[in-house]
Amino acid sequence: MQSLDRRFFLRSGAIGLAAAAVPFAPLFAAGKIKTGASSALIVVDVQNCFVPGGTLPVGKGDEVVPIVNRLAQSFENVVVTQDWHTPGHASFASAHAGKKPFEMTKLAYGQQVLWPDHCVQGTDDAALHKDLKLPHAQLILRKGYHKNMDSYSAFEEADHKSSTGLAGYLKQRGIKTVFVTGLATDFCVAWTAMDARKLGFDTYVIEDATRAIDLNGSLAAAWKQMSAKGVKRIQSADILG
Ligand code: VGL
Ligand code: ZN
Repeated sequence: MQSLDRRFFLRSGAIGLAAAAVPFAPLFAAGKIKTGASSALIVVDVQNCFVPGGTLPVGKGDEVVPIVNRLAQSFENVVVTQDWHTPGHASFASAHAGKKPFEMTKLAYGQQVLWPDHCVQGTDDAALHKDLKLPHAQLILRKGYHKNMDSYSAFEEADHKSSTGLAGYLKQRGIKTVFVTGLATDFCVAWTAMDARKLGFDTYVIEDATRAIDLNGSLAAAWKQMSAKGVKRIQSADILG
């Protein structure tokens, strides 16, 4: 009896304290941008290959992990992507005699940046970052698995014809708005966001939940192209408050 009373007292005390604290607690203020059943968080390529220590490291790429983890708690729909290349993939400089990483070449579908070998299927390098905490993620989508074609975008491969199926998946699940995060801002995040727009989704990039490669001004160019296509640039605080 005594312990029940005591519990009741503690509980009502806690409620009273929370209520009293509300007007002085901006930490609990609601974010400005709402997420709901028709929104999805897309977490692009947060893999070992793209963080320091990986084969194609994006500067400070690992810093997105805690931000993505926090954001994910505001989403009921979460989709994760993995860059997932064959050994000897056409986007690797090593597959082209005389070419070095970060040079350009022409492939069947157009110009291609040549990269160091990265994110090879089944390797530890291609695994998702170990500190990502996305237990409720519903789909892990792999891309870039055709040996002769790259796929920065999670929606469409580099020929702009071959679909990954992601738009169909999202539309069949009633998703209308996507929030794109991850690596790298100026390649896979930007291409994913621009294709999302093109395919009819209301599209946001959460800037502080991305990091860039920034190759010859590619980051500024990517933001310019994204904004011209109607992709909205926001910060995690716009959602988290
Ligand atoms: C990416 C270059 C090559 C990316 C993937 O995830 O942004 N960049 N492959
Ligand atoms: Zn790649």
